[in-house]
Amino acid sequence: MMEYDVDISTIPLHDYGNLVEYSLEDMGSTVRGTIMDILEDGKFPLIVGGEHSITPHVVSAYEDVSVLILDAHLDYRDTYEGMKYSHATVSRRVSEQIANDLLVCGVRSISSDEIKEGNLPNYISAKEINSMGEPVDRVGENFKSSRIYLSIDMDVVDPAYAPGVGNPEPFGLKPIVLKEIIHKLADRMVGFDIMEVSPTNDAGGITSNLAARLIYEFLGSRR
Ligand SMILES: [Mn+2]
Repeated sequence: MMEYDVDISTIPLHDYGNLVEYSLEDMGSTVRGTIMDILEDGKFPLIVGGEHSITPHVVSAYEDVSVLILDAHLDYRDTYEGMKYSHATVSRRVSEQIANDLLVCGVRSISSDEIKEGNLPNYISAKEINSMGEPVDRVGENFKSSRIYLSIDMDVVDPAYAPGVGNPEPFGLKPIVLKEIIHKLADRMVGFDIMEVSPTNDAGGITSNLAARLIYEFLGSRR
């Protein structure tokens, strides 16, 4: 990573392999237990997926953490298709775990049900954050905790750069915006996931490639 003067190959990494091969019921306790073990060992968990509904289970392993979610969708429904844990209820479940100390960035789709229910979490729209400058500076400034968990739903990125997702949503973020946010927050981060990358929907692997590079940007930015 020439920009950061870091040789990625010198950073010790362990690939835990696939963790989620269980029923939805077992998934929660398996994910939570594994993340708690990793944290107890003083290591940094980096989760790649996969269904975004995994994220609240990861967050449940932390004490004292603020959560930043980058997502095209607000995902603040209480249930979706009868399910409490779904890709459409992620921010709602997360906010319950952390007393609503949550910011969602890159949003360009909110359902009328969510608006009707009210009490929406703090969010910054895709239009605002794409302008860079002040909206990007604001990210992470108003959290209660100095420790940040970052969750990226890959659909936050414009489908021109990341078509390989389950729910593509045009007029999204340019990759450079994610790079800026990751670089700015890397030292405060205590956990990181990149979710909803769907290789079967991808075009020439560009989504996977971008997701991998975002992980590199984090590894390179951390001091
Ligand atoms: Mn989404």
